[in-house]
Amino acid sequence: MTSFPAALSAAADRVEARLQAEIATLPPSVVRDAMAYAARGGKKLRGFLVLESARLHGIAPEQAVAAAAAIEAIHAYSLVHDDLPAMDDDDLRRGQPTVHVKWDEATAILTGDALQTLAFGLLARPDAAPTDAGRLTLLATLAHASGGAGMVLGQALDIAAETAATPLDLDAITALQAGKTGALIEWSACAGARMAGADPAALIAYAQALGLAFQIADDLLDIEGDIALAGKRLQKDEKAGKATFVSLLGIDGAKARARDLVAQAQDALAPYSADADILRQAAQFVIARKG
Ligand code: GRG
Repeated sequence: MTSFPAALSAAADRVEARLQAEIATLPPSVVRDAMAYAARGGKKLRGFLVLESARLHGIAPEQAVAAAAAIEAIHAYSLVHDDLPAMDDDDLRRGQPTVHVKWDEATAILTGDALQTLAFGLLARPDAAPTDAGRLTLLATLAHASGGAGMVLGQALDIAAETAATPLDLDAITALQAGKTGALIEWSACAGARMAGADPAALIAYAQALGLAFQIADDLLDIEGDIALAGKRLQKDEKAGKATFVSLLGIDGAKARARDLVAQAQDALAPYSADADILRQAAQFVIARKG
Protein backbone atom coordinates (compact mmCIF):
# COMPACT_ATOMS: atom_id res chain seq x y z
CA MET A 1 0.00 0.00 0.00
CA THR A 2 1.21 3.56 -0.76
CA SER A 3 2.33 5.39 2.36
CA PHE A 4 0.65 8.61 3.38
CA PRO A 5 3.76 10.82 2.86
CA ALA A 6 4.20 9.46 -0.69
CA ALA A 7 0.49 9.97 -1.46
CA LEU A 8 0.54 13.51 -0.04
CA SER A 9 3.63 14.46 -2.01
CA ALA A 10 2.24 13.01 -5.27
CA ALA A 11 -1.07 14.81 -4.69
CA ALA A 12 0.74 18.09 -3.92
CA ASP A 13 2.67 17.92 -7.22
CA ARG A 14 -0.42 17.08 -9.24
CA VAL A 15 -2.59 19.76 -7.63
CA GLU A 16 0.12 22.43 -7.78
CA ALA A 17 0.66 21.74 -11.50
CA ARG A 18 -3.10 22.02 -12.26
CA LEU A 19 -3.43 25.22 -10.25
CA GLN A 20 -0.37 26.87 -11.81
CA ALA A 21 -1.53 25.84 -15.30
CA GLU A 22 -4.89 27.48 -14.66
CA ILE A 23 -3.28 30.69 -13.35
CA ALA A 24 -0.94 30.74 -16.38
CA THR A 25 -3.97 31.03 -18.71
CA LEU A 26 -4.74 34.51 -17.30
CA PRO A 27 -3.46 37.62 -19.07
CA PRO A 28 -0.05 38.72 -17.74
CA SER A 29 -0.41 41.10 -14.76
CA VAL A 30 0.96 41.78 -11.31
CA VAL A 31 -2.08 39.98 -9.90
CA ARG A 32 -1.37 36.90 -12.02
CA ASP A 33 2.23 36.87 -10.71
CA ALA A 34 1.01 37.23 -7.12
CA MET A 35 -1.58 34.47 -7.61
CA ALA A 36 1.11 32.08 -8.84
CA TYR A 37 3.26 33.06 -5.86
CA ALA A 38 0.45 32.60 -3.31
CA ALA A 39 -0.61 29.25 -4.76
CA ARG A 40 2.94 27.85 -4.61
CA GLY A 41 4.03 25.42 -1.88
CA GLY A 42 2.25 24.36 1.28
CA LYS A 43 1.24 20.82 2.11
CA LYS A 44 -1.79 20.76 -0.22
CA LEU A 45 -3.59 18.69 2.42
CA ARG A 46 -7.03 19.80 1.23
CA GLY A 47 -6.23 18.88 -2.38
CA PHE A 48 -4.93 15.52 -1.20
CA LEU A 49 -8.21 14.90 0.66
CA VAL A 50 -10.19 15.59 -2.53
CA LEU A 51 -8.10 13.14 -4.58
CA GLU A 52 -8.23 10.49 -1.87
CA SER A 53 -11.96 10.85 -1.35
CA ALA A 54 -12.41 10.56 -5.12
CA ARG A 55 -10.23 7.42 -5.23
CA LEU A 56 -12.39 5.86 -2.50
CA HIS A 57 -15.37 6.33 -4.80
CA GLY A 58 -13.70 4.95 -7.92
CA ILE A 59 -12.94 8.35 -9.46
CA ALA A 60 -9.52 8.76 -11.11
CA PRO A 61 -7.21 11.64 -10.16
CA GLU A 62 -7.57 13.14 -13.67
CA GLN A 63 -11.29 13.56 -12.99
CA ALA A 64 -10.80 15.02 -9.51
CA VAL A 65 -7.77 17.28 -9.90
CA ALA A 66 -9.78 20.35 -10.97
CA ALA A 67 -11.75 20.16 -7.71
CA ALA A 68 -8.53 19.61 -5.75
CA ALA A 69 -6.98 22.68 -7.41
CA ALA A 70 -10.16 24.65 -6.69
CA ILE A 71 -10.04 24.03 -2.94
CA GLU A 72 -6.35 24.91 -2.83
CA ALA A 73 -7.14 28.18 -4.66
CA ILE A 74 -9.76 29.01 -2.01
CA HIS A 75 -7.29 28.09 0.75
CA ALA A 76 -4.57 30.26 -0.83
CA TYR A 77 -7.00 33.20 -1.11
CA SER A 78 -7.94 32.82 2.56
CA LEU A 79 -4.28 32.88 3.61
CA VAL A 80 -3.48 35.97 1.50
CA HIS A 81 -6.42 37.86 3.04
CA ASP A 82 -5.79 36.49 6.55
CA ASP A 83 -2.21 37.82 6.40
CA LEU A 84 -3.33 41.39 5.60
CA PRO A 85 -2.74 44.15 8.19
CA ALA A 86 -6.54 44.44 8.67
CA MET A 87 -6.63 40.78 9.76
CA ASP A 88 -3.70 38.84 11.21
CA ASP A 89 -0.97 41.17 9.91
CA ASP A 90 1.68 38.57 9.12
CA ASP A 91 4.92 39.20 7.23
CA LEU A 92 5.75 35.60 6.43
CA ARG A 93 3.74 32.75 4.93
CA ARG A 94 5.23 29.38 3.97
CA GLY A 95 8.62 30.85 4.86
CA GLN A 96 8.33 33.66 2.28
CA PRO A 97 7.18 37.31 2.48
CA THR A 98 3.39 37.57 2.43
CA VAL A 99 1.77 38.97 -0.72
CA HIS A 100 1.09 42.45 0.76
CA VAL A 101 4.73 42.65 1.93
CA LYS A 102 6.21 41.51 -1.40
CA TRP A 103 3.80 43.69 -3.42
CA ASP A 104 1.24 45.88 -1.58
CA GLU A 105 -2.16 45.64 0.13
CA ALA A 106 -4.22 46.41 -2.97
CA THR A 107 -2.44 43.63 -4.85
CA ALA A 108 -3.03 41.22 -1.96
CA ILE A 109 -6.77 42.00 -1.85
CA LEU A 110 -7.12 41.55 -5.61
CA THR A 111 -4.99 38.38 -5.56
CA GLY A 112 -7.29 36.80 -2.96
CA ASP A 113 -10.37 37.88 -4.91
CA ALA A 114 -9.02 36.45 -8.15
CA LEU A 115 -7.98 33.15 -6.53
CA GLN A 116 -11.50 32.80 -5.19
CA THR A 117 -13.18 33.33 -8.56
CA LEU A 118 -10.59 31.06 -10.21
CA ALA A 119 -11.73 28.28 -7.86
CA PHE A 120 -15.35 28.52 -8.94
CA GLY A 121 -14.30 28.77 -12.58
CA LEU A 122 -12.30 25.55 -12.21
CA LEU A 123 -15.26 23.74 -10.67
CA ALA A 124 -17.55 24.89 -13.47
CA ARG A 125 -15.32 23.16 -16.06
CA PRO A 126 -16.78 20.03 -17.72
CA ASP A 127 -13.82 17.97 -16.40
CA ALA A 128 -14.40 18.96 -12.75
CA ALA A 129 -16.56 15.91 -11.95
CA PRO A 130 -17.79 12.80 -13.76
CA THR A 131 -21.37 14.15 -13.99
CA ASP A 132 -23.06 17.56 -14.26
CA ALA A 133 -25.05 16.83 -11.10
CA GLY A 134 -21.79 16.12 -9.23
CA ARG A 135 -20.28 19.38 -10.47
CA LEU A 136 -23.29 21.42 -9.39
CA THR A 137 -23.24 19.84 -5.95
CA LEU A 138 -19.53 20.64 -5.61
CA LEU A 139 -20.14 24.26 -6.64
CA ALA A 140 -23.05 24.78 -4.25
CA THR A 141 -21.35 23.10 -1.31
CA LEU A 142 -18.09 25.02 -1.85
CA ALA A 143 -19.98 28.33 -1.90
CA HIS A 144 -21.57 27.31 1.41
CA ALA A 145 -18.34 26.02 3.02
CA SER A 146 -16.21 29.01 2.08
CA GLY A 147 -18.72 31.81 2.63
CA GLY A 148 -20.82 33.42 5.33
CA ALA A 149 -21.96 30.09 6.78
CA GLY A 150 -18.47 28.54 6.79
CA MET A 151 -14.92 29.86 6.56
CA VAL A 152 -15.79 33.57 6.35
CA LEU A 153 -18.15 33.19 9.32
CA GLY A 154 -15.38 31.48 11.31
CA GLN A 155 -12.96 34.26 10.45
CA ALA A 156 -15.54 36.91 11.44
CA LEU A 157 -16.10 35.19 14.79
CA ASP A 158 -12.33 35.09 15.30
CA ILE A 159 -12.00 38.81 14.65
CA ALA A 160 -14.97 39.58 16.93
CA ALA A 161 -13.33 37.52 19.69
CA GLU A 162 -10.45 40.03 19.79
CA THR A 163 -12.72 42.75 21.15
CA ALA A 164 -15.16 40.58 23.13
CA ALA A 165 -15.50 41.36 26.84
CA THR A 166 -14.63 37.80 27.85
CA PRO A 167 -12.52 35.10 26.14
CA LEU A 168 -14.43 32.39 24.25
CA ASP A 169 -15.30 29.14 26.01
CA LEU A 170 -14.65 25.68 24.58
CA ASP A 171 -18.00 25.40 22.75
CA ALA A 172 -17.58 28.83 21.17
CA ILE A 173 -14.02 28.19 20.05
CA THR A 174 -15.03 24.79 18.65
CA ALA A 175 -17.81 26.45 16.62
CA LEU A 176 -15.43 29.17 15.42
CA GLN A 177 -12.84 26.65 14.24
CA ALA A 178 -15.47 24.43 12.62
CA GLY A 179 -16.03 27.36 10.26
CA LYS A 180 -12.59 28.87 9.96
CA THR A 181 -10.57 25.70 9.42
CA GLY A 182 -13.11 22.86 9.45
CA ALA A 183 -15.43 23.85 6.61
CA LEU A 184 -12.81 23.56 3.83
CA ILE A 185 -11.41 20.33 5.26
CA GLU A 186 -14.92 18.88 5.38
CA TRP A 187 -15.68 19.96 1.81
CA SER A 188 -12.42 18.36 0.63
CA ALA A 189 -13.00 15.04 2.38
CA CYS A 190 -16.57 14.83 1.04
CA ALA A 191 -15.79 15.88 -2.54
CA GLY A 192 -15.35 12.35 -3.92
CA ALA A 193 -18.60 11.12 -2.39
CA ARG A 194 -20.42 14.14 -3.81
CA MET A 195 -18.91 13.63 -7.28
CA ALA A 196 -20.10 10.04 -7.19
CA GLY A 197 -23.56 10.87 -5.80
CA ALA A 198 -22.76 8.79 -2.68
CA ASP A 199 -23.73 9.55 0.93
CA PRO A 200 -20.95 11.70 2.48
CA ALA A 201 -22.03 11.03 6.13
CA ALA A 202 -19.00 8.92 7.12
CA LEU A 203 -16.61 11.41 5.52
CA ILE A 204 -18.35 14.32 7.23
CA ALA A 205 -17.79 12.64 10.62
CA TYR A 206 -14.16 11.89 9.67
CA ALA A 207 -13.52 15.47 8.53
CA GLN A 208 -15.15 17.14 11.51
CA ALA A 209 -12.89 15.25 13.90
CA LEU A 210 -9.88 15.75 11.60
CA GLY A 211 -10.49 19.50 11.25
CA LEU A 212 -10.65 20.00 14.99
CA ALA A 213 -7.55 17.85 15.58
CA PHE A 214 -5.78 19.92 12.90
CA GLN A 215 -6.65 23.16 14.68
CA ILE A 216 -5.60 21.87 18.10
CA ALA A 217 -2.32 20.71 16.56
CA ASP A 218 -1.91 24.21 15.11
CA ASP A 219 -2.36 25.76 18.56
CA LEU A 220 0.16 23.28 19.98
CA LEU A 221 2.62 24.09 17.17
CA ASP A 222 2.41 27.74 18.18
CA ILE A 223 3.57 26.74 21.64
CA GLU A 224 6.03 24.00 20.81
CA GLY A 225 7.12 24.87 17.27
CA ASP A 226 9.40 27.64 16.21
CA ILE A 227 10.03 29.59 19.42
CA ALA A 228 10.39 33.04 17.81
CA LEU A 229 7.23 32.61 15.74
CA ALA A 230 5.35 31.08 18.66
CA GLY A 231 6.33 34.01 20.85
CA LYS A 232 4.97 36.46 18.28
CA ARG A 233 1.67 34.59 17.83
CA LEU A 234 1.21 34.12 21.58
CA GLN A 235 1.87 37.81 22.29
CA LYS A 236 -0.72 38.68 19.67
CA ASP A 237 -3.30 36.28 21.11
CA GLU A 238 -2.59 37.46 24.65
CA LYS A 239 -2.91 41.12 23.67
CA ALA A 240 -6.19 40.31 21.95
CA GLY A 241 -7.37 38.33 25.03
CA LYS A 242 -7.99 35.39 22.71
CA ALA A 243 -8.63 31.88 23.98
CA THR A 244 -7.09 28.90 22.18
CA PHE A 245 -7.55 25.16 22.71
CA VAL A 246 -4.26 25.20 24.60
CA SER A 247 -5.24 28.09 26.89
CA LEU A 248 -8.56 26.34 27.65
CA LEU A 249 -7.37 22.73 27.97
CA GLY A 250 -3.70 23.10 28.90
CA ILE A 251 -0.92 21.51 26.83
CA ASP A 252 -1.51 17.95 28.06
CA GLY A 253 -5.30 18.31 27.85
CA ALA A 254 -5.04 19.65 24.29
CA LYS A 255 -2.76 16.77 23.27
CA ALA A 256 -5.16 14.22 24.79
CA ARG A 257 -8.14 15.83 23.03
CA ALA A 258 -6.27 15.78 19.70
CA ARG A 259 -5.46 12.08 20.15
CA ASP A 260 -9.13 11.30 20.92
CA LEU A 261 -10.21 13.18 17.81
CA VAL A 262 -7.76 11.22 15.65
CA ALA A 263 -9.23 7.95 16.97
CA GLN A 264 -12.72 9.33 16.32
CA ALA A 265 -11.77 10.31 12.75
CA GLN A 266 -10.30 6.86 12.09
CA ASP A 267 -13.37 5.09 13.53
CA ALA A 268 -15.66 7.16 11.32
CA LEU A 269 -14.05 5.52 8.28
CA ALA A 270 -15.31 2.03 9.23
CA PRO A 271 -17.68 1.82 6.21
CA TYR A 272 -14.66 2.07 3.91
CA SER A 273 -12.61 -0.75 5.50
CA ALA A 274 -8.97 -1.00 4.34
CA ASP A 275 -9.61 1.20 1.31
CA ALA A 276 -9.38 4.22 3.57
CA ASP A 277 -6.06 3.39 5.25
CA ILE A 278 -4.33 6.43 3.74
CA LEU A 279 -7.01 8.69 5.18
CA ARG A 280 -6.50 6.95 8.55
CA GLN A 281 -2.78 7.70 8.31
CA ALA A 282 -3.60 11.31 7.34
CA ALA A 283 -5.48 11.73 10.61
CA GLN A 284 -2.43 10.59 12.55
CA PHE A 285 -0.23 12.94 10.52
CA VAL A 286 -2.18 16.10 11.34
CA ILE A 287 -1.27 15.83 15.01
CA ALA A 288 2.31 14.71 14.40
CA ARG A 289 3.16 17.40 11.81
CA LYS A 290 5.84 20.01 12.43
CA GLY A 291 4.49 22.70 10.13
C1 GRG B 1 -9.63 35.62 5.26
C2 GRG B 1 -11.97 34.79 4.78
C3 GRG B 1 -10.64 34.57 5.40
C4 GRG B 1 -10.43 33.43 6.07
C5 GRG B 1 -9.15 33.05 6.66
C6 GRG B 1 -7.93 29.78 6.90
C7 GRG B 1 -8.03 31.08 7.57
C8 GRG B 1 -9.32 31.80 7.44
C9 GRG B 1 -7.00 31.62 8.20
C10 GRG B 1 -5.68 30.98 8.35
C11 GRG B 1 -5.08 31.33 9.66
C12 GRG B 1 -4.47 30.14 10.29
C13 GRG B 1 -2.99 30.14 10.40
C14 GRG B 1 -5.25 29.14 10.73
C15 GRG B 1 -4.70 27.94 11.37
C16 GRG B 1 -5.00 26.70 10.61
C17 GRG B 1 -4.60 26.84 9.21
C18 GRG B 1 -5.72 27.03 8.25
C19 GRG B 1 -3.31 26.76 8.86
C20 GRG B 1 -2.80 26.85 7.48
O1 GRG B 1 -3.15 25.70 6.77
P1 GRG B 1 -2.09 24.60 6.31
O2 GRG B 1 -1.24 24.18 7.49
O3 GRG B 1 -1.18 25.49 5.36
O4 GRG B 1 -2.79 23.52 5.57
P2 GRG B 1 -0.34 25.08 4.07
O5 GRG B 1 0.72 26.16 3.95
O6 GRG B 1 0.26 23.71 4.27
O7 GRG B 1 -1.29 25.13 2.92
